[in-house]
Amino acid sequence: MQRGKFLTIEGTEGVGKSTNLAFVRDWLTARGVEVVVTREPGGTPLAEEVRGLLLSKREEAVDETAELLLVFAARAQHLARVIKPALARGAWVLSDRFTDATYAYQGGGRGLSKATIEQLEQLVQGDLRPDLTLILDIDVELGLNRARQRGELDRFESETIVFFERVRAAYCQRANAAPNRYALVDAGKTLEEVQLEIDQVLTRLIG
Ligand code: Z5A
Repeated sequence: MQRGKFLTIEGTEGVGKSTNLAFVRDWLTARGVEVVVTREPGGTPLAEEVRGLLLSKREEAVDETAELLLVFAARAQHLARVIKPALARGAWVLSDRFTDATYAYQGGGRGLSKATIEQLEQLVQGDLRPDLTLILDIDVELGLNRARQRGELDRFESETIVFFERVRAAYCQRANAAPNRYALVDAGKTLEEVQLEIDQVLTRLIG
């Protein structure tokens, strides 16, 4: 049985991940690919509980390393229960965020070292990496305006513009360092234009 492909979608707030995740799922399904759609943090009951811990606002300041370890704890469970079994039976996995978000938010945003994140990535994932990561890129203020129309903000959404500028820069840096693994998509365009670009990326992937 051939291993399925592992695709992830990333970006800063309000970039349109959810909207375009559905587009990618439908695009693949229409071509006969079995797709398992999932998300991080989360994807299993235990990992979704960890997501709740990470996103909820609290009086107590959250230590950056505690946050990092929670993210990877949820990921270990997600990999063991959902991602690896799906890939092994030949399904494709489409995840709304994965470890690039850790490099962007905990690395770029919080300032934790790349070396520390790499160690945990190796411990939790071994050699498993996404085959393709779509990074939707948008001007931070434009994205925040879109996201903040949705109502109450979680712990991450309440961060400053400077924080999100660092997150965005980290994503772009990763995309530019490995252009074969990443597709950097300008998400400031109209939805139609964004999806035309995603269509081209997926066509190249499927061949
Ligand atoms: N996090 C972390 O710190 N470390 C990690 O390792 C991981 C995660 C894995 C939760 O993620 C938090 O977890 C996240 C980082 C942290 N920080 N935050 N917040 P999340 O992915 O669940 O949360 P989110 O970033 O808010 O994602 P979202 O809900 O999917 O939002 P979105 O990407 O902005 O998607 P959207 O709902 O599709 O789009 C927003 C609005 O824009 C919506 O009204 C759309 O109709 C509209 N839209 C979309 N595209 C367009 C275009 N092209 N034009 C105009 N309007 C558009």
